[in-house]
Amino acid sequence: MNFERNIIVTGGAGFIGSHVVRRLVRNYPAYRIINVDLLTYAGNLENLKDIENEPNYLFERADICDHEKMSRLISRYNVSGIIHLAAESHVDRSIRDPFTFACTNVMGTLSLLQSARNIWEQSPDGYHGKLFYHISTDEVYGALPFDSSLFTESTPYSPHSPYSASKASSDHFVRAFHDTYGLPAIITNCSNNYGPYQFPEKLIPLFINNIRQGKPLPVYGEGLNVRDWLYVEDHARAIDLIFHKGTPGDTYNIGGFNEKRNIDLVHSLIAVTDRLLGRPQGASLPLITHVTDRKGHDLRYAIDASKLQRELGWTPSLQFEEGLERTVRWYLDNEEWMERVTSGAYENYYREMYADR
Ligand code: NAD
Ligand code: TDX
Repeated sequence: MNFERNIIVTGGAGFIGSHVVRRLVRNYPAYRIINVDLLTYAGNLENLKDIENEPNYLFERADICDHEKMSRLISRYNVSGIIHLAAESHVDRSIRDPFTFACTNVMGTLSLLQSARNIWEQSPDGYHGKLFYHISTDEVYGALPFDSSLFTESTPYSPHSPYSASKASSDHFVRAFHDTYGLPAIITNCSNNYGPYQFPEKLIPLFINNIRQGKPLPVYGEGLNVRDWLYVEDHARAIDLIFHKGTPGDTYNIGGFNEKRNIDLVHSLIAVTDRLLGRPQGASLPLITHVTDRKGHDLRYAIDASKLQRELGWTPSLQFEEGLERTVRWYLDNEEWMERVTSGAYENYYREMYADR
């Protein structure tokens, strides 16, 4: 079958990547979507069960740090677009093991950039019709005080955690490849995502699962840190739009215009989860346990996404209350998914299946 375009999505078995893959596979039957993922602890092909047999979907197990393999894949499939999400993504893990974050996020991105550049430069039409789209985070901008200031696209980078330092470094390499070699590249910096298929080491799925099981809810410090939350399908929609309509060389901020203090978010999670489980209002409040704060815990992130709104007409479609209800319901309805993720069953199944790749 001949496809109009072949597009690699890296990290497509992860949380956000799986929503991006699903959206592109369903909305663009004329494209072939090639999900390139190493299947680390965070990669789970069960996230894509509903589309895995579609004729325009392909999975390739590969490490983005494997430069030869990345080059082979881009060549073999005549790839014209790369949407790069593969990364180590959890701040707490980066505090324990910064090296893995430098390897995957910095060297992996550099290896992929180099492969794309080499192959596209040598292709008959050069960079024409090609795009390297790098998915990044608002954490590269550092922390904001408790006032009305927001991160804009021109806020200077000031990362604090090993995770955000590695993402900032990868952003700089992407920009350098654009400025030095003319590689057509776009970077987007997004705020905290939430929704189905998020690995339960992150606040929202971890807490929903703990509320369900009556386990403690470990709130770091006083819980006063502020995050801006965006429903993951709204992020996937923004990525689709920017991939097709964004200007190469540009950066776009993506956010939910939806700031919450952690402690307030935890109260909302308890209210919704208790209600959906048929428990008395506030039954799970005693589970809140204040624990030692995260090292270097950034006080506040808040995104000004008005450029994206102004230039490409994107706004978040879901109100937070509705998104949260949908999310809690999904985790409660998908207890088996949660069970397989927390027990590690999903890893054994797919690791064996793709052991020879
Ligand atoms: P995730 O941890 O859920 O998924 C990461 C995926 O990358 C996994 O499938 C994993 O197997 C894969 N991967 C890791 N190392 C790899 C390697 N060496 N080669 C190939 N694949 C590899 O992450 P996520 O939360 O979905 O985040 C995706 C991207 O979006 C990341 O780049 C992250 O920095 C960025 N981001 C995330 C958020 C958020 O709130 N989760 C917000 C803004 C930006
Ligand atoms: O047990 C917890 N207790 C707690 O108080 C956890 C896991 C988190 N927290 C706090 C820390 C943060 O202030 O909740 C907030 C959210 O934490 P995470 O879910 O770990 O997300 P965060 O550190 O903000 O980073 C996320 O959003 C930006 C993603 O993991 C990143 O990949 C993304 O770039």
